[in-house]
Amino acid sequence: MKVAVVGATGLVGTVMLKVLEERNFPITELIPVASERSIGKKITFKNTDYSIVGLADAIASQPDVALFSAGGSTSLEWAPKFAEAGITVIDNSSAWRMDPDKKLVVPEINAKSLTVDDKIIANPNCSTIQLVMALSPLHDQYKINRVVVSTYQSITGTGVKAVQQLENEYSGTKGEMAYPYPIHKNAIPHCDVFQENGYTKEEMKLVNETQKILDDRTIAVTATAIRIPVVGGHSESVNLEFENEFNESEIRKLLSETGGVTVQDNPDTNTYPMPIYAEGKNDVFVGRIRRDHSRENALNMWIVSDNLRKGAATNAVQIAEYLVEEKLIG
Ligand code: A2P
Ligand code: 11C
Repeated sequence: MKVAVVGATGLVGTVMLKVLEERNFPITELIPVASERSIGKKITFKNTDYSIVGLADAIASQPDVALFSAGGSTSLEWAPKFAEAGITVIDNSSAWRMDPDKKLVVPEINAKSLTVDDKIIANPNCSTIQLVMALSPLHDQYKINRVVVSTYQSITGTGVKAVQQLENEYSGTKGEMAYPYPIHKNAIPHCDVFQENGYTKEEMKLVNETQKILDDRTIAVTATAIRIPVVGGHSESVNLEFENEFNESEIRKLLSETGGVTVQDNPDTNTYPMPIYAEGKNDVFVGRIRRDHSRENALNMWIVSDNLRKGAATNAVQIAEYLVEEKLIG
């Protein structure tokens, strides 16, 4: 496969390259793409140096697949141009996710819907991916009526600028701010931009993308998204209400049998998921599983995952792997 990585110098792009290498994706040629200011710079992949090229040159090289993570406006403008040239795009931005003609894919849940005609495939938002990975098996078994999710999100979700802001704050250096407030020693109830309805765009992604991926618009979802000074992954406190009765050990069993999910849940040994331990791993970690005694058929749990891995790069590479396995590209 000839593979283009658009945004190869960014936080997600860098992890995409790492994941492609780790999983030994069958690459015959890599085409790293970034903005004008990076053209000509070198990146190393599998001990070989590659020069970064621009978007038009990448199309001319005719890759089989292009993994995009260079922001929504780049995707809006360029993904259709790649698709017109016959190149399958797996897009990590929010640009195409809610387009009714585009599939929003978490491979463990809905890759089977993909066909050779899907030329722009949307990779969901990081906080949504880890949520639906745990929700999907429970929805199949007990039918979820309502989800209340509060997130504690890593600054790496914002990009390089945010990591720099936190480092500047640690060292007392003045510099460009990624957030409207300090993030060191703080919690900012504001991820992505505010919408007219008073929610942030990140909160509405959790609502809309969850319904689309689980293919059920009747699930009621409400979200509060918080940025915290953490780098390893996003954490989520999740409250679920089911249509049907459940028991907790059955839930633990179901989740531990779900591919890509690891249950870490034992109060006796202080075992529960945390972002510093999720960092660099591809799984979604679930713990603090317990009945919510304030409501009928209700449950609380805590979900943690590396937002740059399963939340972005790993999920995108898994989609590409599925396309290869099913001969939908190449
Ligand atoms: P560059 O390094 O040349 O700016 P992050 O989200 O971590 O900040 O990374 C964004 C990524 O998207 C970077 O690789 C960046 O490249 C790339 N990028 C930003 N704007 C464009 C653009 N207009 N065309 C191509 N790549 C872009
Ligand atoms: C965050 N979820 O942590 C975002 C990052 O829609 O792909 C990714 C934004 C997106 O802020």
